[in-house]
Amino acid sequence: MTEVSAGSGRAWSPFDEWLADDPELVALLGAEIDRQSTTLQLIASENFTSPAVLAASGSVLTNKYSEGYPGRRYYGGNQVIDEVENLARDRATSLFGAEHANVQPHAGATANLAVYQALLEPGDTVLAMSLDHGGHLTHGSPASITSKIWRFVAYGVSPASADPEAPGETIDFDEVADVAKRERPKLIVAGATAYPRVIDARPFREIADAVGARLMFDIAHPAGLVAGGAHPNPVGIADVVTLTTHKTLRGPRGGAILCGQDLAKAIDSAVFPGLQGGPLEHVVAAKAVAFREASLPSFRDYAARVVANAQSLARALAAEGFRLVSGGTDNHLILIDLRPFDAELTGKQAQEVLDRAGITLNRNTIPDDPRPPFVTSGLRLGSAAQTTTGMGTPEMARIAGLIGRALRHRANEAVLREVRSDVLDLCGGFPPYPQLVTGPPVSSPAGGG
Ligand code: DSN
Repeated sequence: MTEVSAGSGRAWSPFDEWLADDPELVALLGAEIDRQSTTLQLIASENFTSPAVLAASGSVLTNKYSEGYPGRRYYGGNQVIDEVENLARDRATSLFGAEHANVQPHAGATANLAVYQALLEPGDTVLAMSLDHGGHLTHGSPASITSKIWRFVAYGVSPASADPEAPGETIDFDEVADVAKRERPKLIVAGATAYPRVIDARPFREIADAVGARLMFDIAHPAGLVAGGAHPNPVGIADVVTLTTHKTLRGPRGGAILCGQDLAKAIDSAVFPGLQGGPLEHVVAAKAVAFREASLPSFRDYAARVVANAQSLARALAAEGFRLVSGGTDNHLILIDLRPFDAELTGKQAQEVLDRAGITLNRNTIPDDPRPPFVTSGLRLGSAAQTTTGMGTPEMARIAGLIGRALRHRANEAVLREVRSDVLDLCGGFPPYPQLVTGPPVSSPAGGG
């Protein structure tokens, strides 16, 4: 257990002193910034926002109720809020080249639900990627409300192949077309939550047109890569694009929807009043900050470095003996099949061992995983967060070595302590919030962060 006291000298934000009479919470916030600063953040859906995003998220805009949309609110006093939301909408449309943006969804899941609600009747058929091949829960998982309201049919990836030139495990567009022709979906969903390759919207568009379906592209994961020009932009090809603002886009936790003017009213009505009440305008303001940051030249450089780092990490992991699903990556994300490395090692065990060594990532199903989702045979890693801290390809090689060492010697506490100590040393050179962390690291090695 990490020990952090209110008097440790750590600040959680420029407003730290405003929390001074709540030492319990101050200690917890200090502990979390300490965890984020002293362990490696390799969860593919996480990032470190800028202090400007933190400031907007913690602003007085949290006080305001503003059901409705700019110029059409149900409560008074929304003159400033209207300008904030318009700023966020304008920045989103400009960033992605879209005609319309809805910036109110509280999350990516809500954004997806809103699109289904806008475009479908209950019982309609939707074709999306299966969860165990990389799709998201809201792409029709049996565990999600989406599959209870609409009828989901699935496509997946091609089988793995031993040919290094054609390793397989990429989206099987023949299957997408076959299932679409057979099932006649009203909506096709492109996009994934655990897929390490670029997804081209054009073949999806052709298949959707051939069967008279709408196309939704969920860019929750690569939104920042799209904004930064490192991933093709599906806006204008897909009818609707959904995204999250907190993954590669590096903004606050939340979602957004992009579409043409033809669907603007239906999408807006589906978000509010269809699914949500009052929007979180402090988060909308933070989204506006993030959209601006993502439009700067430095963000293009960031997006390119995210991909270069993921590829460097992938190569180094392969050299450690890990099998990479699809043979590598061309985005921010890597999926490891642990079985060739160690047939006995599950994703769950690997995640827990690495957590103890200060390396944070998540277990993940791999295509056709024989183990259940809570156990899995895979790990998912991402490069977005540590790239934000300034880590580059030499650090990626070091990280792969630490992961291999920890997992190879997972029963040896002394080795795990050494790995934890190396992680601490590595993180010490790349603090995510140097302007906030004012005290010395307080984690103890092997403390698990
Ligand atoms: N939980 C997110 C992820 O980790 O990809 C998706 O919603």
